[in-house]
Order: sequence, then structure tokens, then C-alpha cells
Amino acid sequence: MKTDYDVVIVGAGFSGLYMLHKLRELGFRAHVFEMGDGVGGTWFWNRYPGARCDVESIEYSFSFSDEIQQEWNWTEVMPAQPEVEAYLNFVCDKLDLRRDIEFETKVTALTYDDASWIVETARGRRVTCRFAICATGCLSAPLEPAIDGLHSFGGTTLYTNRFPKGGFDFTDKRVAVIGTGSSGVQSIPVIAQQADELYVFQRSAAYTLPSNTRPLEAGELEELKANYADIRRAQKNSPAGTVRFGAFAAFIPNGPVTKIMDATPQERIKAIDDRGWLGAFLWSDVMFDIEANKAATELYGEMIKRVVKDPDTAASLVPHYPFGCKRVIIDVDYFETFNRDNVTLVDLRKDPLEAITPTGIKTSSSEFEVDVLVLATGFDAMTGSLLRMDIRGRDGRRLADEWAEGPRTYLGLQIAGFPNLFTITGPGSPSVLSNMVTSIEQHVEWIADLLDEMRSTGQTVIEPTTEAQDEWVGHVATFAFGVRVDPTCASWYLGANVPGKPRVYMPYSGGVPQYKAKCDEVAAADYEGFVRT
Ligand code: N01
Repeated sequence: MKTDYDVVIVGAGFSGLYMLHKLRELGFRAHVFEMGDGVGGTWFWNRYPGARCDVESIEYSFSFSDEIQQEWNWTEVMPAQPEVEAYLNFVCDKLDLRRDIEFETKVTALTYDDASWIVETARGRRVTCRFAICATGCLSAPLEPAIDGLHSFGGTTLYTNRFPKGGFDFTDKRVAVIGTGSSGVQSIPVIAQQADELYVFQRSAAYTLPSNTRPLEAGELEELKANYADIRRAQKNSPAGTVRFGAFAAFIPNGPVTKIMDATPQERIKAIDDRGWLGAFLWSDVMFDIEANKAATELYGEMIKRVVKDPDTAASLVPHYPFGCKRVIIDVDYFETFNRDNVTLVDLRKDPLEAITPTGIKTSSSEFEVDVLVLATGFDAMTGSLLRMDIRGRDGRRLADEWAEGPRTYLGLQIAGFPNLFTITGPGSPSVLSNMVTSIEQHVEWIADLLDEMRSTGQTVIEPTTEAQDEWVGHVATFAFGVRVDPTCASWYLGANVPGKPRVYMPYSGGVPQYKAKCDEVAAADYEGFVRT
């Protein structure tokens, strides 16, 4: 059967762009649908003030083209949003990708029919393709918080994950920020510098470390570029797909050997005297022993007290859940911001949020009148962007039904019952536990090799077996223990931030090299675990 395209790709972020390029190189007729009016995905939508990557720029970039990595000039060690977005536009122009991208076109449904997929969009377009590839990102389905009166607010409501292009001027405004995950923690210091008054509504305190970002020094970038071959090789062999680790560099290479539980109170304090914030966590038992983890959090609290002058505020800023169960944040002057006269922390664990009113926010003990409400309340991560499309596979089965108890994939790449559908960095792959760009490149190249091979052998349909999928899901689940699934921690890795979402630890935690080895083994064994016809 003739289809409109060989491949439709949903999304024009890092993964969609590289997938398009790779398929075009191989001579496939590929087409991208993108919801935004520009490329970038995560880096298109999350343009809130202070948005910054937590992987060093030199590694948070494509490795597939030496020309691109030599031509592009990063200016900072940890890149801010505008620079990553500009980089992706540069890549897009350099590879002339735009001509195959249909912008402002949201895909609403994907339906499998007769060895092909029907793709429907919110604009009423309906096209067919042999393969459909979801390059929809892990953190791209914004979560609207279930707060009474949310839509009654009469001022300006802004979402960090859909922040206006061109920014927003907070000057002379009374502002409330709800949410203190990465987006809140990064935006709060910047908003505080502009706003008249800033109220930070915190339900869970954050583990955040100074980003230590800085401009790249003269000659530094050139030296890094000269060593790119080694850096890229090392990235691929590193569990997290990154080797330089920015703010977290002190955790590497071999990790600490001393246990905090064996350290005297004086030795613990000396650790933060000598090593600052990282001194709280650089102990070998912190991730393995919950008492050690609590001791580390106490030390972290000591560090907070050293910075935050008001003792009640400092106490409220200490997390109530274990270190390591949520993604650790990098910030610029987060704790220092609470010493400003115009900033107030509202601890929702002591004074719960009751409602949003037409003029502001009501907690159980107070009312806060504000002009602007900033919602930094996160995402329906990893599955949200897939399940918000109506995806129907073989015999009309709905992905939403198949995943009612949590996502099930083979290798995070394909789903039994959904032939010829691929997920780049899908649940069950390292994705968010790694440098996303490293993992995206590995997936794109694996999928491209497979499609190329299928074309050469005349095969048109591929689907994993239920047995292979069950086995992989079971393997991924063996890593869901300890702090990752701590009941006090509502992490998005676990789906625990979304009311009603099944609690399943979604990413694969075995590390990038082990995962890649498995994917390569599967391919070498004639795509073991998949059925091809
Ligand atoms: O979202 P989050 P995010 N009432 O889910 C609170 C990546 N990222 O956008 O924890 C009051 O982490 C919620 O409270 P609680 C990164 O991987 C990376 O900040 O549920 N509060 C929490 O404080 C990150 O992990 C960068 O108790 C409510 C916050 O909102 C991921 O994206 C930068 C609430 C949500 O935090 C998500 O980060 C930005 C309610 N009803 C993002 N509902 C980098 O630096 C929710 N909250 C690379």
C-alpha cells in the first residue's frame, strides 16, 4: 500500500530533528509534525526566566556531526535556555530541516491500519505513513495543578512550561510562584530581582546545588573542541551519558569512600566546611541507607542555615523526603534569594493552600494579594505526551488501556500491539536518568539502522513480542527500590506527582552503556524479541 510518507515523526525537539536528518540521509520520505511555531521541544516551551540545562553545553549537544560541533560556539559551561534554543535553530538551518517540518500542528490521533499508521492533527490533516515515531519528549505534557479556583484568578497567570515568547516584565508586580521543583527554583531568583513582592508557595522543599556556571574562558572552548572525540567516547561509556558533570563533578570519578554513619559530628561539619554543599552528600552510604540519607539531609540543612538568615525560613527549606528520590536541581543564588526583603516563603506544609481567588492565593491562615501567578507545577512526565494523543494499535487497542497500570515497552522503543510505532527515549529506557542528547542519539541511530535493514530485506512490519516486553518491564522494575520509591517522595519518575497515575518507576536505571549493549545485542541477534514480517 502506498502511504503519504514512509515515516511521520511527532515533535521537533532534539530527537525529532535528528531522526528527520538521519532518515532523510537514508532516503526515507520523512515528515515532522510540531505543535510549536519553532523547533526545540522542551527548549522551545520552557523559556521561563532562569531556565538552564544541568548538563554541560559541550556534552548537551549532538555528536553525530563534527562539522556542527566544531562550528557552534557555546558561551557558557551550563547553557541557558536561549542558547540551547539558538543551537537547535542553527542545527535545523545547517541541515535544512525546516522544509520537512509542519509547525503549529498538533497530532491528536495515531491509528494503526493495514500495516500503516493514520496520523490526524488538530488542524484536520490526515496523512498515512508506514512508521510513526513519537519524538514527543519526556517532560512535555504540562500539568495543571488541581487547585480550587485556579481559573478564577483575575491577574496574569503564567506557566513556566509555556512561558511567553519575549518574556514577561515582573517590574512593580506582586508575584506568586507555586512550585519549587527545577522550574520554580531556577525562576525564583530572577523573578525576585524584578518583582515588587514575591511569594514562594512551597509544598516540598528542593534539593538544589549551585550550578557553578560561568562563561567559557578564552581558549577553553577551543581546547574542548580539539578533544571532542575523547569526550564523546567517554560520554557513551558513562552510566549517565555525561562525563564532565558540571555542579556534580565532585561525585566523580570513583565516588566517596567514607560513610556518614561512621563519621563523628565534627567530621560531618568539617565535610561541609571543606566542600560546601556537596560535602553534605559526599558519603558512600547516603544512597543505600535511609539513616545515612537523613544525616546527609541534616548537614544540607546546616548549609541552608549558613545562607538563609531567617531561622524559620531556613528550617522550611530543608526537604522532608530523601535525597536522590527526585532529580537534584542546579540553581543560581536560590537560597540567597530568601534573604531579600521582597521575598517571602510560604510553607504549605504548615499553612496549606486552600484556593486561588480572583485577587490572589488563600492559605488556611492568610490571603496573599498578587498581580501575577506563576505556576511551576511540572509535567505528566514520560507517558503524558503519548497518552494525550489517541493512539490505537492492532485490532483497535488503545494505548491508554494498555498502560492503565503503567507503561509497558520493550527497551523503551516499541510497544507490543502497536506495530511500526517507536518511542524515542520512551519509558523503560535511560532517558531522563541520563544526558538526554546521548540517549536520543543512541535511539535515533538504532531505529534508523533497523528501518534501513527492514527496507533492504523487504520487511514492512515490526512489533515486539509480549514475552520480550514483559521480561524487559520486569528487568526495569528490579531497579525500583530504596529512595527511588520512598513513600514520602512524590517524584515524577514514579508518576507520583499526577493524581491517579499508577506508581511505576518509569526510566531504566541500569546505565547508558549497559542499556546500549542490550539494544546492540538484540539487533545483532536478528532483532531478538521482535517479530518482523
Ligand atoms: O516540575 P516538578 P518542574 N500545590 O514536578 C509543586 C526538568 N527540568 O517543572 O513536590 C502546590 O519537579 C510540586 O510540589 P510537590 C527536570 O528533570 C530541568 O520544576 O508535589 N504545589 C513541586 O514543587 C525536572 O525534575 C531543568 O510537593 C504544587 C513543583 O510544583 C523536571 O523538568 C529545569 C502543586 C513541581 O516540580 C520537572 O521540573 C526545569 C499544588 N497543587 C525542569 N502541584 C534543568 O535544570 C505541584 N506543585 C535541566
